[in-house]
Amino acid sequence: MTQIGSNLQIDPERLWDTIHETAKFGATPKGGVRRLTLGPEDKQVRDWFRARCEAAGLEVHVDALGSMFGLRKGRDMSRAPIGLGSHLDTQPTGGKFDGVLGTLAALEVVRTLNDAGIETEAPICICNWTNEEGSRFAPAMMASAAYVGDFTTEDILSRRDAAGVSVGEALDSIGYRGDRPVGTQKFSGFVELHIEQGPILEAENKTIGVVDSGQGVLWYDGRITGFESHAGTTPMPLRRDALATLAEIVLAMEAIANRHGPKAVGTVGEAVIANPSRNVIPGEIAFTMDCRSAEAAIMDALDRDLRAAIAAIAARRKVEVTLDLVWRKPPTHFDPRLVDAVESAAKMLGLSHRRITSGAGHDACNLNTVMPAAMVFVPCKDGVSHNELEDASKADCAAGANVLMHTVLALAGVAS
Ligand code: HGY
Ligand code: MN
Ligand code: MN
Repeated sequence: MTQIGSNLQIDPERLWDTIHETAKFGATPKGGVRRLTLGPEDKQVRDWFRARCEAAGLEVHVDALGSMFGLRKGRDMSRAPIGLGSHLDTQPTGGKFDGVLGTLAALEVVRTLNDAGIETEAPICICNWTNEEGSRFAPAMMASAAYVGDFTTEDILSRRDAAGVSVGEALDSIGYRGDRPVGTQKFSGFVELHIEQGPILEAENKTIGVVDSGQGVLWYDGRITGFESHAGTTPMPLRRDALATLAEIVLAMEAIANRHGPKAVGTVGEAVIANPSRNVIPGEIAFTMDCRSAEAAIMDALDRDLRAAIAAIAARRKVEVTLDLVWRKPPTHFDPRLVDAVESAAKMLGLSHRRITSGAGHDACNLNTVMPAAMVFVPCKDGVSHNELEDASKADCAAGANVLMHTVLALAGVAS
């Protein structure tokens, strides 16, 4: 087998250009990207991605949930491919790099291997996973969760957004309900490049994060039922105010996360008042909650303490509160062999690096439950993500893509 040294490098300008070219699909005035999954902007970037994959000689196929796979043949097609990629959908106030870097770096790896005339032993397969963000349709990392069997394809196709549109209808509206059953594309391993979305690498002046673990996630749907009544005539002690109840719940969640910190976080990111009116006391509120920890025991404690606090608040305020756990993703421990391969690639390339836990969820976290997986992080400016200000440097993006490429080459082997 041929050895490839650090002189094989991706083309930083070409990668950077693809990141900024795709940022126009859903570009926002503040310089971010709003490209909700399975919407018109997602179709634009998917069409763009498919065309570039085909131009790079990849065999492209789409599965029943719209995930896209571009297969590059290897010398030994009896071996399952090494997967690499991420996602192209964004948050409503998303940035140019979350998911995009990992997906376009995978394309750049293919382009670089093509330019260098390198054939790998095992095939490689680049991926764009549908709805990693989970903003329009829950859960997050939806398609990779179905791929690993956490949800059936039928269940996911029936999920609806706030406007009542189902995943199936949205897939059909952009022409990306593929003909291949979910799970058809097999892999012998998966490596994902992503921005850290946190402050550690930048603070420590490290170029590469060798991701060995990831936080577990708890997603809740909550509903508060109080009593609508006149804002002017209802005495304070007689009110059953759903919004005041939610305010207490948010502060209780914050206190519970701090109490279990630093390895615990909690967020209420959505709240909708039914029939809001300035002079009506809110009677009905739907809200969502996202709690996380790298330790399963802390996740259980968060759940227990949240439910106890909410029950006490509801009783005192004489309102009803329901809290449904709609998604529980246990903490991730990535495959040691692949994590070591990432670390070896960073060392071989002479890049500063450190082991790190991912605070965010990623498709690789799901895939790791059925195959060996690992991740490569690069810094993002001020650790900011899920914000239109999200930014990263060309040099760091290129460094991450080079670590991704050399990790994949080490795993797939080089035939010539
Ligand atoms: O929520 C997450 O961690 C990911 O960004 N979807
Ligand atoms: Mn992401
Ligand atoms: Mn994200």
